[in-house]
Amino acid sequence: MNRNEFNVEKIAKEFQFDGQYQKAKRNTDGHINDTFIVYFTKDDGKEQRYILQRINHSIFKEPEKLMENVMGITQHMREKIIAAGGDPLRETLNIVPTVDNKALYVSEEGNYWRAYLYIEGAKAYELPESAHQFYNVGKAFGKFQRLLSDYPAEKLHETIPNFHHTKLRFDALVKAVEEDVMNRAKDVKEEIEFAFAREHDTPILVDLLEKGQLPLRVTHNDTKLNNVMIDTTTGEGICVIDLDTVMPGLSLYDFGDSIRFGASTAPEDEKDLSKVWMDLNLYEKYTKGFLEEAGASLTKTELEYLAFSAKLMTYECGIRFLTDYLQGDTYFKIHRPEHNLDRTRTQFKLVADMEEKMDEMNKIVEKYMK
Ligand code: GN1
Ligand code: MG
Repeated sequence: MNRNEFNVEKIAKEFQFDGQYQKAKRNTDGHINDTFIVYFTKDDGKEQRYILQRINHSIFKEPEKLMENVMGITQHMREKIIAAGGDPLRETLNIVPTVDNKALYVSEEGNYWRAYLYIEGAKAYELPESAHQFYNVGKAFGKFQRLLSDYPAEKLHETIPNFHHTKLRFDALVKAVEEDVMNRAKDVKEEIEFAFAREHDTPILVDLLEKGQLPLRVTHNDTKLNNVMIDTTTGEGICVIDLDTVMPGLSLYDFGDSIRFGASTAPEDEKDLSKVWMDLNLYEKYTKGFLEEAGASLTKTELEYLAFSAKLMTYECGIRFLTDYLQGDTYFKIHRPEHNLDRTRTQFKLVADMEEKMDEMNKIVEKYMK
């Protein structure tokens, strides 16, 4: 078995799953963890599905602490969902414990596994199916932030320190260019130049945070469209998933990262850059949804930097892909040789497009400000 193959059936035996194991299917959407959908048949003959995931512990170095975070925040949200008359089995993640009643199973090879109930009747998307759907995604992330607005931030472990510290991400790129371990820098001069030309943007949000001009909140930090389950009947964003990076952060990180991924007209790894730009209509719908749910609690400074945050988060993600490309693709999973380079290029194309549209993006925020 190579490092990407696992005996899923054997691992599944370690969890309190109901019924008879049938099969497992790998889900390849995420770039970090290994995710499987496992199928069981219950005694009454009905199918029951679960999510079984290997946490990438070279990236999340303390999986136990990570699961403490997930337990704390899902419990907090569960209480609020119940109080509001919602369905806690669908509107938040539900951990399935191991046979020893733990949140994690550590295998003989030293891998960390956890399981969740599968959310039935819902689907995650790589591109929005419609602007209205993206509006619903904005509402879902806005609501997520609202539900966690009174969660004690000091209870959260920082699962990846300095995750959205754009300036440090920039420094990491500079180091990767200097070291050039794969001898690839010569082939990506244009991309490096594009990144270096925007160094002045990198300290803006972190400086405002340090000066106390932006509030620290409990944020998701990885608000990709495919991290929201969309109800297949109502079309609503029913549940926010992938809670591994929930940490104290800026609301701007969540808004910006959503636009980066979901307001793009093409997938993150599109090779044909003529297909890639930032769709202002999608941007507007998301802004409307997000502000409807979370807007009332945002400060004037947060609102002022909302549009900029979309550009900054896209730039940051681009420099992370470029850094990984230069370092030999050790962080993000790749499915073809230049995958990280293709991803870098879409992000930078989006950044350039947002720079041109910044005035309109700011006007849209003003339109939906309360
Ligand atoms: C990773 O695991 P996934 O695909 O949800 C990454 C995000 C990036 C994203 C880019 C822990 O998210 O920060 O924005 O890829 N997660 C981590 O698509 O680094
Ligand atoms: Mg994910």
